[in-house]
Amino acid sequence: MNSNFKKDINDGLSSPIKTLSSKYFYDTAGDALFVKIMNLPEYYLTKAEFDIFKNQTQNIIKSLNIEPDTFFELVELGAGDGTKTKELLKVLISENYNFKYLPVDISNNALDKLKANLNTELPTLKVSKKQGDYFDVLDSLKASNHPKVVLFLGSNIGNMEDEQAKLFISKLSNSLNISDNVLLGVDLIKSKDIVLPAYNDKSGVTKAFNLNLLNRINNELDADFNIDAFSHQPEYTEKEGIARSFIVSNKEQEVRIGALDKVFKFKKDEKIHTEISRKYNDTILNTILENSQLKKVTKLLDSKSYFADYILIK
Ligand code: AVJ
Repeated sequence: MNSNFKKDINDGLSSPIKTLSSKYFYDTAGDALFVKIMNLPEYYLTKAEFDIFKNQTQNIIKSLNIEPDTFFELVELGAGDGTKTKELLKVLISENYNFKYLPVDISNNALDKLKANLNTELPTLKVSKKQGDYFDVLDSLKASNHPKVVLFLGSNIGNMEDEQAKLFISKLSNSLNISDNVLLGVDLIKSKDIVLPAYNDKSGVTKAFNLNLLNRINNELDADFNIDAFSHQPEYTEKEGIARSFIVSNKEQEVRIGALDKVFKFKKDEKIHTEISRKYNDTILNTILENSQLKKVTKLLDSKSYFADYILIK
């Protein structure tokens, strides 16, 4: 893990167009900042998807290929704190569905917290945490042959370029059996005055989240980034439907990364690309699904039509 981090940082900062991967946002400080982001007034995504889970739980259940008497596995990729999922879990339990909840995450720490919380709040729920790579876990589950519902929420797919998203969906589809479901949550293309503030909040939490990448490189790779000499710069056009985040160098400067024994030069106003947050519509989703065996069953929207949960079937 750490050697990958080191190589990726070196490759990204050595390239003519500097980039750092958003997957490295999530150290302990980054996890805590993301929880703050989800609670920001400007960050509508979490609230919109919660609205769907809270107010359209029956529509979700109706669209899934499940019956109260047939055992199924409810798998969640990148489970987080489970706030949205709990709304679905509560109703499935009260309606006597026979299932087990399998949250999958890279972070064992996040899984332990979630399991402890579920054991208190929903004591009758069967939970089995799965630490590891999404596809390793899915492949290990394929053999059991139980019907599956896979949740991939929060517009987490938005961090992928379209080509990567296609590949991800094909691999996901390949690790499922016929008639299994996927519940895919995506943020929808909408105007700049709504999207941009979600990535540029007044209180500066998203700025701290983005710049925390530099802190992480300082801490883990013995670097000397001066965080105050860099700015946070999000960009979005409705035409393209992609929010991009950059770290911008406020001046010409040099940064030494001890673990690489190397100095990196930054020009004034030079950008480091750190994240894409792709927004969707039906056309884009169709392209992503095109070469997979997954087909759309239902599209559920929140009351403001900001966010969609698509239910897919193999
Ligand atoms: C977790 C990928 C859905 O892109 O909206 C939030 C991450 N980045 N604010 C997103 C994020 C900046 C988030 N996802």
